[in-house]
Amino acid sequence: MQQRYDAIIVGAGMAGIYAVYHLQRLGLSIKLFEAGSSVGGTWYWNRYPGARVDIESMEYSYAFSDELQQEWSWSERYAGQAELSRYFEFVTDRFDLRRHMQFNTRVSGARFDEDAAEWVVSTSDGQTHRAQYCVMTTGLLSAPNKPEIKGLEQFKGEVYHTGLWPKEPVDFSGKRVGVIGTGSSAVQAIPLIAEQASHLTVFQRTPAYAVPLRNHPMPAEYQQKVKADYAEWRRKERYESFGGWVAMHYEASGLTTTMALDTSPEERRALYEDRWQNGGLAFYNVYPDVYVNREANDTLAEFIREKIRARVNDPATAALLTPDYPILMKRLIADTNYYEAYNRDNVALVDISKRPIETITATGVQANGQHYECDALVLATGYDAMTGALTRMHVEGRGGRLLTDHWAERARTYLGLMCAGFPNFFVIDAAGSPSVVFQPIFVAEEQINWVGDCIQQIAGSGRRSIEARPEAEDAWGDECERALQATLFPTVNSWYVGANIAGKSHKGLIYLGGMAEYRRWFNGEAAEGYPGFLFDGGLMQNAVA
Ligand code: N01
Repeated sequence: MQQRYDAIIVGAGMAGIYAVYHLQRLGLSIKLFEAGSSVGGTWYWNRYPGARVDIESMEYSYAFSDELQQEWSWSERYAGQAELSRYFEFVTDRFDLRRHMQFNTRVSGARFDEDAAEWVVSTSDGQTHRAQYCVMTTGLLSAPNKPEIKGLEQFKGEVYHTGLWPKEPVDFSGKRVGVIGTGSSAVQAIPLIAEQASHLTVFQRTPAYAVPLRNHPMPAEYQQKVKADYAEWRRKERYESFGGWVAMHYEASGLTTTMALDTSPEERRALYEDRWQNGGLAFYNVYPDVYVNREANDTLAEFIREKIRARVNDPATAALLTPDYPILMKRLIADTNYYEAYNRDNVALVDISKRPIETITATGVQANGQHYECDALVLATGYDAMTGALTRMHVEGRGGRLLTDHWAERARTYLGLMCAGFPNFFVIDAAGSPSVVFQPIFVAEEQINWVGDCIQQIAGSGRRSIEARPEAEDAWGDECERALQATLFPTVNSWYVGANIAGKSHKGLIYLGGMAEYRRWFNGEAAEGYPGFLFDGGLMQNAVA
């Protein structure tokens, strides 16, 4: 029998867990569907060797409950995948949320039934379910990008994607392993695979900028100090973070407001060296002009390039590993012994920047006219980020409008929250939001609180639905584009700008205006009665034209 709920939530990652918590407290009947066998989302699927968060554990966690903050203790400065999974399990059980969740069930599609003003959601178990609202907590980096490399299907060995790693331990002992890709996932996995494998060949298309993570066991006194003043700590992270961009509270030397180009080389170097010693992503909190001015960016990029050269023994390998494009425009990587892995005798780097891999054969990889024998391949080739999880479903709005068509030319959203012609369909941590340049757990909490308020408004006013106005979507698209073009981001190929997926537009993918400005927009909408939205269809013809 078809079940009906007030809200269906899709995906039990960190956003989905909070959505269940929040919406059931508002008295809504809810159901969450999750393809995996438990909670955690990205942290459930990414079990590859070395998977670890690069935002400090005390920050990369929920802020919605002080009891939770006090009860949970982190064992490391940066939590590993297993501990993060335990944390999400703990939160789910602590608040008794599992009873609203159905696992091993992938949502394949959602269709808006205009007469009933309800969504009809199809799941992989062949069932359909109805709900007034859909809350899509499907993740930013959750649709793995499997590269279209000729011959991949004929490879006789094991093939793994970092984002779909098996639950059972993978043992590379005595094996010749090939890793394709050198992004964050590869950089974490390579040093550990190198320790196990008899030989490791890394196929690199673009070198990455990586800086030391400097992970260590969590000092008890530090954890206690933060817990004693967690609310204030969270407030600072949320509201006093670097330009409202990167939520990273950096106590050691505070935030800088001066420009790199107004600072002496000695002073700059001292700041960069301080960040280097601190470890992790503190480099996001340097001078504001590194994001917008190539010369300023080069001061930091050159500092990191020097460090890379110093970490790699062979100058030719070091040269291949040293990027020449602006830093921070691809996600900065925080590594543990990444460059040192290339100093091992059993690791080789193959540059495929000029000529892509020719083919994969039954026994290895053919590149640059040479054959590299492999027993196992690791595809560390990333994600169809921000849109892929949704466009891989069949989502049909008013008038049969498909989300894939709506997003064909650019990711059209208003505030990264809703789309025109897709009523009561909320997207969380998705395209058009600042999530990827802020702290996604914070953004999810704030967006879901907004969604909860919005649902209550609708229920209280006797209306049935809300959706973005087409003109508000256009304005938000322009706003995203304006903020993007003011930076160096469009000058570098990355998933931030959709460059890793053939034919994908950069437009509407990320909002770089800062979290403060983002809050001003969405709080303004709620305060002013949602002027950028239509209730009950309103000017629907415009929305699907
Ligand atoms: O993916 P990526 P990722 N042939 O897209 C290469 C987060 N994350 O999974 O750069 C050959 O960064 C591609 O080459 P190029 C984090 O936000 C966080 O590593 O496109 N190579 C690139 O080297 C991160 O940014 C953590 O030229 C191909 C690599 O594959 C995001 O997730 C850990 C290819 C993909 O790198 C994604 O990271 C892990 C092809 N056909 C991930 N196609 C932490 O918290 C792609 N590549 C620490």
